[in-house]
Amino acid sequence: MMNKFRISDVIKIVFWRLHWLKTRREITGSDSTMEDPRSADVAICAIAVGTDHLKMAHLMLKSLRLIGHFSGPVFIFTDEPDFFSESKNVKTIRIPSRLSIMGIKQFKTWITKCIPFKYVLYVDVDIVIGRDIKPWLDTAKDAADEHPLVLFWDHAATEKYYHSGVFLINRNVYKKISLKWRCQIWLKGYSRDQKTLKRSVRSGTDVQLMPKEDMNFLGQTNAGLDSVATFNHITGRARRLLDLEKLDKFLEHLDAAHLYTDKVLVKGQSFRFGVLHPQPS
Ligand SMILES: [Mn+2]
Repeated sequence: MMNKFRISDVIKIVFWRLHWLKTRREITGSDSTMEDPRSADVAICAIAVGTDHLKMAHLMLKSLRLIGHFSGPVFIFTDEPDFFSESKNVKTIRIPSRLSIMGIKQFKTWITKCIPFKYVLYVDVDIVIGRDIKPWLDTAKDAADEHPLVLFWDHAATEKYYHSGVFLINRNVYKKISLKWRCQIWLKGYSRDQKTLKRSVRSGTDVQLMPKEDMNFLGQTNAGLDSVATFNHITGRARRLLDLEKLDKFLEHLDAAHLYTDKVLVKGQSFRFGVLHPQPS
């Protein structure tokens, strides 16, 4: 798969958008949307394309429900909506298949067009929710009323980037930056969305950085394996580099032991939390 946004992506997305405007029926899932009683104006958004990411999306969802205690709607941009047909209160937004990586990531800039909620929390599927999400949401919502993007600094990156894997937006305020971000993705040929985001932020007031304690970056070192944050970023790199036994121990730290031992059933195959390979069941 290519990283950079391509001409064929443009054509696919223009058709996707025209079709969207015409039918308004690309959202599937349960008919009624159940709001979270504690955060009624919040929806969660994720993107899941490709088998690994589809499986990880299920694991992220499970942590969001069981540990994050968020029962509200989750909207998933995916080319395989069937993968979520049995997930409760999950809506899928069908996107074209075989896009470049940046073609897929640009859907972060379409959030307000597709998700009818005042606040949307975007979460990458390699994030595991480790605490009740409500206190963080409350603080972030206040910040999002003033700033187009509420997010974290990427403490794992060697260069200075905003971490574009978790952000909360207020739809009325986000518009200011989402179009700029999309233009950067479409026109500038960058291969990472952190770069495009960095170039979309024009002033310090465009973003509000959240305290780093709430985001645990696992990846280069085993640091972070002894504590659990609201958001825990477990990248493919982390799964390759970290001691898997330690990573398993870390997942055990999460205050819901059943989440760790339970299996997730996806299309007839079962997966254990944190492990992407099928387990003999
Ligand atoms: Mn990530």
